Amino acid sequence: MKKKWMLPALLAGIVMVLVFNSPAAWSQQTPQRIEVTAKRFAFSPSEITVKKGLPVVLVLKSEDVAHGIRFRELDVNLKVKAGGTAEVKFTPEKTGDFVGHCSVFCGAHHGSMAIRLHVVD
Ligand SMILES: [Cu+2]
Repeated sequence: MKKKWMLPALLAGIVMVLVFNSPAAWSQQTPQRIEVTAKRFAFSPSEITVKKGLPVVLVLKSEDVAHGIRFRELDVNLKVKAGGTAEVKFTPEKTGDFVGHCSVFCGAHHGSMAIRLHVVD
């Protein structure tokens, strides 16, 4: 009786391996991980590029005081405590260039702290 299920089970196993090994499936499941460091009064790197439709994990590390990154148009606002690390996951659904600003007041030149995000096809 049990032998009857061997072949279907084996075929299902092979299909699973093929599906999860294909580059398309892999890229959809693996978020782009982008690390950004914030330090009075700049982000490093100051420009990042991501792909439209692929999930992004944005990691923000502070090297001094509390900071944040807000991309108003993408509804993303990530805040980090002094010396800490924080992350947010989002999927950019439109291409274009977006400017993110520091969302936590961090001192005299807080207003000039910006990062550029390019979303490409
Ligand atoms: Cu700030």
